[in-house]
Amino acid sequence: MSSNPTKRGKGRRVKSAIAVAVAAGLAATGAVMFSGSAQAADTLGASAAESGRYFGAAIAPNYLGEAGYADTLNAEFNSIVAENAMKWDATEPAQGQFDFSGGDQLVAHAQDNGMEVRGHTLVWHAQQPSWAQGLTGDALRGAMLGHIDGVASHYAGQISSWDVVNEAFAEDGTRRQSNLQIELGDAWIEEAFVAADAADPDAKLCYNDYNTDGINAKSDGIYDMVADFLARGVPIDCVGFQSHLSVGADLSTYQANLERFAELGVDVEITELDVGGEGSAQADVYRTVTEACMAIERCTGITVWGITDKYSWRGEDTPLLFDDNYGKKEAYQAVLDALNGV
Ligand code: 9MR
Repeated sequence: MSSNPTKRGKGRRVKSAIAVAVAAGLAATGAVMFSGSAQAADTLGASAAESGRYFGAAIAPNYLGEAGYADTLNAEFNSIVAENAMKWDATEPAQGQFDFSGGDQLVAHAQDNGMEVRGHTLVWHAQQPSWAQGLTGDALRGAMLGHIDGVASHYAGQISSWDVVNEAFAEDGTRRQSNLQIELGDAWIEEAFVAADAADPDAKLCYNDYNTDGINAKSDGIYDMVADFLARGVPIDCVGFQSHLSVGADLSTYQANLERFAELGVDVEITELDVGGEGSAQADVYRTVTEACMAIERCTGITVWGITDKYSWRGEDTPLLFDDNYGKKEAYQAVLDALNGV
């Protein structure tokens, strides 16, 4: 299938493009859209929505029963992604036998509360089920394609964008030497995208990675792959920039990096944002990232990798927007202000 947006009919993309155009049109008429007026919304999701964007969080279904967790999620976010529940080990514990219980719970919660759902992740070298880890050659290829078909078909029409392939590049911009790369060769990534496109033609299809927070060897390698895919009509719609950061991160080329991908012809998304640190130093990094996304029309949204420091994968770094008691941190206000253009 071609990557022509009209042909592929990516509904979500059209919708958000329209919202951005409307917002831009209002701004052009002189309305002070995003600056401290009655227009400025007071939650992350509502503020992002004013420019047609989403603001999401990575969620674990087992915490949804905790009032503070669910209340904060429902009040502040308009998009969710499964932190682990849609990964290969969780969804296909035995080959061809799928378990969608955790993912289905998240999708139901999102739909009940008017949120979008990002899909994470169809193929990754980590968190593969043990049965897949020892496969070689065509058996591994068949397992990968069967997995993509099983999961993406199950959720077809309900996912705004899928991280089809996660973390397939090494720091030097060459391919990571994973079992997939070694067994299947360079073509495995495009095979995965083609399979995802067939299984869910409505979802935008993303490549997702970390340490791509500027123009560097790794983001260069990904850039070249995306350019090649677009030139050859391999379906790809977006690139996810995980953005696991810390205070003092060098973000001097962060926005320029997003921009070059947008100009190439894909949407860009901040997919796993968290920032180790505290206070105003932490808030500054969050502000810089949010402002970079807001400055780029094709930056369609931001996802933070969790709600509260208490459940973060790097909790000792206190990297999120809400503290252990769901109190808003300084970084929260910085993000809200940036979304509102204050
Ligand atoms: O936050 C996730 C953590 O709970 C899991 O134990 C871990 C397993 O590898 O994956 C974490 O999420 C990762 C994400 O799926 C991909 N990018 C890096 C994230 C942090 O490690």
